[in-house]
Parts: sequence; C-alpha cells; structure tokens
Amino acid sequence: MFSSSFLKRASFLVLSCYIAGCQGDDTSSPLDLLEDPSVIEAATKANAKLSRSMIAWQGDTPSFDGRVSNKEYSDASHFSWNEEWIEAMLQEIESKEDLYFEGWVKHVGEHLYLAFDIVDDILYGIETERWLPPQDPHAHVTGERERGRPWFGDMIEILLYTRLMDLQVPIGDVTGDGRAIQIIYNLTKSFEGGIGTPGMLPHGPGRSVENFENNKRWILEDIIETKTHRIDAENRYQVEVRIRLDGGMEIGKNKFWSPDDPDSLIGFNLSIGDVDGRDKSPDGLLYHETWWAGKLTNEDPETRVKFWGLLLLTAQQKE
Ligand SMILES: [Ca+2]
Ligand SMILES: [Ca+2]
Repeated sequence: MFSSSFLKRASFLVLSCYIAGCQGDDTSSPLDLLEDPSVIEAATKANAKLSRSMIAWQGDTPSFDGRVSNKEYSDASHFSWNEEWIEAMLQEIESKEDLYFEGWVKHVGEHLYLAFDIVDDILYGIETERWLPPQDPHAHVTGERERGRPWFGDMIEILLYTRLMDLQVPIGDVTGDGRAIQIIYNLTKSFEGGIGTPGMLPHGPGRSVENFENNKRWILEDIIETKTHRIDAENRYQVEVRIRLDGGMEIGKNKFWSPDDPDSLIGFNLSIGDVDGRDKSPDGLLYHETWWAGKLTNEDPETRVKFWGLLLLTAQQKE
C-alpha cells in the first residue's frame, strides 16, 4: 500500500527517535516525512497541499463534554483562523466578533479528537428566527439526502481522505469511507436529535448516496460523536468531535490506523460556516464558509476535485 521508501523513512524516524530520543532535538519532526520524494509525489497526485499540514500527536484523553480548555489540549496541535483560510462565500469576515475560532487536534490511541472554540456574534436559530433561504424551504429536513441542507446554520464541515497515500488519486466525489468522507456538524440540528439539538448530519444532495449512507453509519455506530458547550453571554460556542480510529481511520482497504502502525499521512480539510441574519445572506447561502485547505478547484467543474491538507497520525507525543 505504501511505497517501500515511504515505509523505510517512517520506520527510520521512529527508530532514530527510539535510539537517540527526540527530546531536545529541534531539527527532527514527524513532518519531515513531507520532504520524502515519494510523499511529495503521492500528495501532488491526490491534490494535497504540502503547505497545509498538522500533526495529530498522541495525547491524554480529554473530558468529552464540549468544554474546551487550553490545559486539556496543551498536548494537541493548535490552529486558528487567519488570512490563509480560504473564504468560499462572497462576504469577507468582518471582524473577530463576526467570526473567529481556535481549534485543536490530537488522538488518544482509541479516538481522534477535534476541538473548536468559536466566536460568532449571532447564533443562527438561537439569536435569530429560524429563517429559511427562499430557494431551500425544506433546508431543515434532517435525515433526507435530497431535501435537507445540513450545512445551513452555524456549522463545521469535516473532510477526511484517509486512504490518500494508499490510492494517490484526486477525489471528485466522496464515498464516505477511506476514499474520502464529508460530514457536517450543525449547532442547531442533528440527525439523531432533530431540530434544536446540535450534532452531526450526513452531507446533503451535493454528495453521493454512498457518502450519505456511510455518514449515517458513522453517526449511528458512534464512529463520530460530538459534544457542544454554548457560552451565550460571550457569543461563543465550543465543540468537541471524536472519531474512532478503528472504524474511522481507514488507511488501506479495511485497514485502520492504530498507534502500533508507522506514522501515516491522511488527507484532511475543515470548514467553519456562519449564518447570521437574513440580511447578511442576500443569496440565501451561508454568510461565511472558510476552509483550512481550500475548496473545490475552479479549473475542474466536471469532477469537482477537492483540495486537501495533510494530517499526520503519529504515536509520538508533543513535547
Ligand atoms: Ca457571525
Ligand atoms: Ca452565526
């Protein structure tokens, strides 16, 4: 599945850390893998940006309650919004009050954790009426692929292409398994809880039936779970997402990554979406939809090739 040079390089890094110890060695990082010619070639073939990468270190298990603290995620990789994020909507983010976020990623051996601390001045459906776009009167139907618009609201969209290094091909449409999954968290609706309950939803009509069915399976089998903590007085909400490695991180066909495996690069992308008042969405779409590693390539409207960043799964711990 991986090229032999890739595996040798990964094994060498693990072994050299074991022998020499990685402490105090500022020149070595698991992300050195990104300099491996075979990795560069595979990532390029799969439409992944080597400049967008993060490490999922192995860390301590956080309290899975939606409350996100710096202490709980001090052993995770941190990210935050900056101008390198790609805005997919016409409207620019106006201020840090309008939309701003910090996030963290790590794994704990059994689960991958994503945590978000999001500032948003107007929480859709909470501080606004539950207004609907004229073109999408059924946007809040949950559990139907054709009519529902799972992304409509304040939301987080998660894309994973865990077999990227195995398949080394661009992805036009997602299938909801190791060949790329696209799935949505919404602050005010969910597949399992319906309207008013935050949580996960299968992606809608823009994605394949296969993705929809696999999204449902992920939600119902708790491969993906979320917890939300709202801080209304501060116009903030926090979200923890956990994804089971066994069942979720499929790096080869029916082969799921575990910390016993060599370091592994997967395709990863994230979007944070913001809906405020009707006046802020003149086209009836989201007000903001900002992407970590970009959106679909404009040059390829036929196959809708997706952009990826890279997330490196490693058994190493952050120092
Ligand atoms: Ca806002
Ligand atoms: Ca909002």
